[in-house]
Amino acid sequence: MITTVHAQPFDFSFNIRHTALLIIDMQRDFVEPGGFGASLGNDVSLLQAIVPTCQRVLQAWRDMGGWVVHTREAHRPDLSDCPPAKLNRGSPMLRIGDAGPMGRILIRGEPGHAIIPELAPIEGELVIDKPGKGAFYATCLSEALTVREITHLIVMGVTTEVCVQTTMREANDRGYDCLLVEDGTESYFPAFKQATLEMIRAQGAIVGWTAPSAALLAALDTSVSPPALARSA
Ligand code: TIU
Repeated sequence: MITTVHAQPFDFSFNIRHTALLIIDMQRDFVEPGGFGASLGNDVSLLQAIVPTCQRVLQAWRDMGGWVVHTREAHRPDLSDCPPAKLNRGSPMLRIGDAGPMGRILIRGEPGHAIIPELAPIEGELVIDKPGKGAFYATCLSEALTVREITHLIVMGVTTEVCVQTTMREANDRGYDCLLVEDGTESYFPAFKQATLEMIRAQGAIVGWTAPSAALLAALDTSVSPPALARSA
């Protein structure tokens, strides 16, 4: 069954059995006060605005029996996977590994590392821990997608121009067709989000496609998935 979303720069078609919903870094460290995002001087409330949209898309995708991959950016407690260039960059209020209100900043297993409860993974969904901005760098994501015969990715999460865009560019170079949900992604800098959406879909989808969640949800609504068929039989 092929689902077609009215997207930019042109329609995006996919088979849900060969497509993953990829949710990037919807962690407390980026979305809540006192985490890594806030330590860099950002207003995290901007990111909280997309949570209901992400929830709606995630629920619809689960209802269709679609597979979900979540990512989390963080480092090992001994910082052995955190290059000094990342650790020492800039003048943040707290550095990676420092103790903050949600535990050590950007460290695996700390409270800030957790995916926000509204989007918490459920059984059968893959969670990828990544030390970098791109989800393919130093992770098993590529192998996991190959095993599941995934060819298409529908992407949401934060932040648009950092981990989302980096991951989409990595995926694009690996041959995946990627659709970014416009209102399912956000940046601390609205102008950067807008620029990223435009550069992704420019030049005939040079990196991928973008569409509002309403277009994706409408397309899913008109699809008939195996679970839906089973229910009506
Ligand atoms: N700082 C910023 O905008 N983003 C990150 O550091 N990581 C992610 O985008 N997940």
